[in-house]
Amino acid sequence: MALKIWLDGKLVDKKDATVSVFDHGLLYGDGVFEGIRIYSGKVFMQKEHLLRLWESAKALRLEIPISIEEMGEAIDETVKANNLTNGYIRLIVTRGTGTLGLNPFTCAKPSIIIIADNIKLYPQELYDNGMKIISSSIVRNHPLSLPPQIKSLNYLNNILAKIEAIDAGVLEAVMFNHEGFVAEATGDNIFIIKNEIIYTPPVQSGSLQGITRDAVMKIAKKEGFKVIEQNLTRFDLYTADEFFLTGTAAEVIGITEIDGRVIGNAKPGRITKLLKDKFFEFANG
Ligand code: PXG
Repeated sequence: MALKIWLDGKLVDKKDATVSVFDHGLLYGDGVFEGIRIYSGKVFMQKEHLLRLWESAKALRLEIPISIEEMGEAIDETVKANNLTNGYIRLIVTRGTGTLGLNPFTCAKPSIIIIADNIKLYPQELYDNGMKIISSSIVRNHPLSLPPQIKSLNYLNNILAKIEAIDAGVLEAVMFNHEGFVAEATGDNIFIIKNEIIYTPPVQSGSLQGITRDAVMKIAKKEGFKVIEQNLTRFDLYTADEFFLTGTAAEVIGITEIDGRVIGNAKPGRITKLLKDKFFEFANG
């Protein structure tokens, strides 16, 4: 059965799901998006994802032409049409079709696209044995240029860091902010553990407020761990006992080496594994 895509109010076959070459989403990366998981037939933290989408849109002066409730219904309809019990939703709102020229206000109406499909970001082996990463030389966007809290259609900052990672023979890179503090990975948030305490940078250090990050922080606290949001340096990463990344696509993945520095005993750590198990219990529960 052909994949059904929700496009501006209608479910259409994948081959008919097309947008205009004059859409400012394509011309300028002008728009916002979300990546959402479906676990055991349920859209994971849908409300949180939709709130974040609306806040990203607000920051860009982009008015989403339907209500949050209608968007929720459209997501459910798309998931059902594609018969998914586990999978991944890509929700996109573009600025819409306009004229050549930056002015977003020439665009008549934002377009809404909902894709529901499957995703596997990394090979299972990396989840079992941990992943090697590098520090990127690409500084995360300054909050006064393109705030990293906006999940926009312009991911070039992250893509440049991703290219650097791939050139170095790994799949992820840590990005630092303009002050030299840890921001995030190219599509994931960062956690380290030192002396049984869990640390993650505050979002103001240059990251997206990850939904997976929030869920893992909540789970960790419930399990009795102390979770501290504070600025982290490259040294903090190098000397961590455990290190992991969180994200909708990556879920929870242990990091075992960064820039040639081995983390812990070169295997995903005990607390990382515990949090990963508890995360999946929560997601599928
Ligand atoms: N930082 C950035 C820059 C992201 O794009 C996260 C952190 C983690 O946030 P969530 O809410 O997902 O826990 C993201 C989200 C992909 C892909 O294709 C990446 C994300 C989402 C969907 C797909 O690599 N990252």
